This record gives sequence, structure tokens and C-alpha cells, in this order.
Amino acid sequence: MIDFPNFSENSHSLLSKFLTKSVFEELKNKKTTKNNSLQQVIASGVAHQDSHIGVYAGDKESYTIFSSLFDPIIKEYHGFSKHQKHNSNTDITQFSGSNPDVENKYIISTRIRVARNIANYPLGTIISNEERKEVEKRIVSALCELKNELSGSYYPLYNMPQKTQAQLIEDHFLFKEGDRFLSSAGLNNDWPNGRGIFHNKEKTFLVWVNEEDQLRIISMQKGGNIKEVFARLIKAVKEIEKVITFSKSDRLGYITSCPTNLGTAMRASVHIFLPKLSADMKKLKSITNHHHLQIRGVNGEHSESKNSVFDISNQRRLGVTEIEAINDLYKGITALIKAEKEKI
Ligand code: ADP
Ligand code: ILO
Repeated sequence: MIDFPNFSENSHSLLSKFLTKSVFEELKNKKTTKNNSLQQVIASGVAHQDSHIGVYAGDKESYTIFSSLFDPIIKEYHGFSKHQKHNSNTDITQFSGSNPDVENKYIISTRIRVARNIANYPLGTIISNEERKEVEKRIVSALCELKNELSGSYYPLYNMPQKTQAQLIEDHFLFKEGDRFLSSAGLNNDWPNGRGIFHNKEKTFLVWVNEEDQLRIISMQKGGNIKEVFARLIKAVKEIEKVITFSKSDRLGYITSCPTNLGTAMRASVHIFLPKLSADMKKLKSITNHHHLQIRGVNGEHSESKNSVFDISNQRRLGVTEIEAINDLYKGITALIKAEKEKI
């Protein structure tokens, strides 16, 4: 039995906004078939009152059993109502853009990732040590089948030298350790068991295993060729999907631990150098808001931007197709570069 949490006045999380007393009463004794509870769903947001969202699902069913809490959060973040249905479109011939920075002056690198989880397993917040290892085994065996540009090796975290791990993180290839939001959600349980990274020789194709989601499939390279990065990603996802069935819902698309990632589960980002616009954040934000883009720091979420370099990515992942999401990025980045050039 849990008590209604105390949210401080300074808490602006979507959890604190939508967990009303009546929603709490409706959900407090509910459990999913895999035994996920409201307490587990809200643990991170209660522990960290500075959360933006504050909730994590423990399984696919969490999104229906606890829908009175998840649906308004999803609506506010993605603008996706409970009557809508998500559609996918990865047909690259329908993407008319390519590289918004052909002169190679502003975009340092482009990265597109999708999150995936395996059908019928619990998500990372409530998965057992044994199940997580089983998930790792299935993923690694699927990845070892990949050919040509996508072929690579798997490096488990448990025996990775500290120096290698630090270098991979610094080079933006590997997830950080000890994220406090993930820890409180249970997503760092049994660390580092079952965690690791697969990558090709060039590190243009990478897969994170058992971080916030069971797979984060990543395509990245220097420069701004969004089309090339997207094409590699889609090819990889299709190959992996031949062997592994991903958790998916008719309404919500791909199922992810955090509701911000539902749907396409895709974040397409560029690291971009905007020295003049960085002195006019109001203008920068008005352009990114107009194109549904989010600004992050150069070391990922909850980090600061450094030396006028920003991580800019699609904010919407649900209720838009993959093609619409990369179009948002393409158009927004084109507008930002134009504004940067025009600034005196
Ligand atoms: P995610 O993208 O999986 O939601 P993060 O925001 O934490 O997670 O980013 C993960 C890592 O990817 C960080 O090291 C971040 O700097 C790096 N990254 C994100 N976008 C780019 C990019 N366009 N180029 C290079 N590295 C990037
Ligand atoms: N739980 C954190 C992060 C939310 C969105 N980001 C990710 C990585 N899922 C919060 O609520 O601020």
C-alpha cells in the first residue's frame, strides 16, 4: 500500500501535474500481469522532484492498466490523444531532404537512434537478472548475423576496461553510468550484468544493450548527411526484426520504458555549432519550437551545451511517422543555419 506522494511546490514534472488524488485512488492497488505497480511507475519522479516526466512503464500492459496517468502525460508531451493511433513510415524515398549543411560548416555529427524492447519480456524497470541476461543473449545472437557495413562485435560492460568505457562515453558512443533517474526507476538494477555495446569497426552503427531500453539501435557519422544516417538505421532495424519480434502496440507503436520514446521511438539529432545564435537563445528557441525540435547539451540529456555546440533533435516521437520526424529535423536545422548566417 502506498501513500499519495508529496510533491514540492517546485516540482514541475508531468507526474506531479497529472497524478491527482482521484487518479491515485483509482490506480493505487492495480497490478499488471507481470506484477508492475503504480509505486514502481512513479518511483523515479517521486525520488527526483526535478524530473520533467517522472514515470516509467514496467511492461507493455502498464500503458493500459495505468492509462489514467500515462494518457494525459502522453497527450501533453506528444500532443497524442487517447483516441489516436500511431502510424509508421520509414520509406526513405519520401524524404526529400538530405544534408542541410552541404558546406560542412555547422553540423559536426548526425545521430539517429531508435529504442526497442523484445515482445513479451518485462521492460528494464522490473526485469529479473536472469531474464535480462536472456535478452542480452538473444540480441547479441541476432547482431552477430549482420553482414557487411553492419557487422561488428559485442563488448559487454562487465569486462570492459575502465579506460575504454570512459573513452567510448567521451566520444558519444556509449551510455553513461549511474543516471539517477534510471537508478530510482530500477533500470540500473544488477549493473553491469547484461549491459553492453555492439558496434561496427567505423562506429557508424552501434547498439546499446539493456540500458533504458533493451535495445537502442544507433546510426551516426560525422557531418550532416541525415539521409545516409537514416538509411543505415532502417536497414539495420529491418535486419534485426527478421530475428527478433519487438514489443509493439497498435495504438502506441513501439513500446519503450519512458513514455517520451513511444511510437517511432526515434531521436534524430545533430550536434551543431551556432556561435551567433547561442548569444540569442530566444531566437534559437523560437525556431526549434516552431519545428518541434528539442535542445539538449552535448553530453546528452540533462547536460549543458558547450562552446556554442547544441544537440538538436525531434521532440515528437509518437503520432508522427519516422519520415515526418526527420523532416522536422531537416527543416528546423535548415532554418537555424539560415538564421545563423543572417546574424551579424
Ligand atoms: P538518447 O539519444 O539515447 O536519448 P542521450 O541524449 O543521453 O540519449 O545521448 C546519448 C549520447 O549520444 C550522448 O553521448 C550524446 O552526446 C550522443 N549524441 C547525441 N546526438 C549526437 C550527435 N548528433 N552526434 C554525436 N553524438 C550525439
Ligand atoms: N525521467 C527523466 C527523463 C525523461 C525523458 N528522458 C528519457 C531519457 N527518457 C525525467 O522525467 O526528467
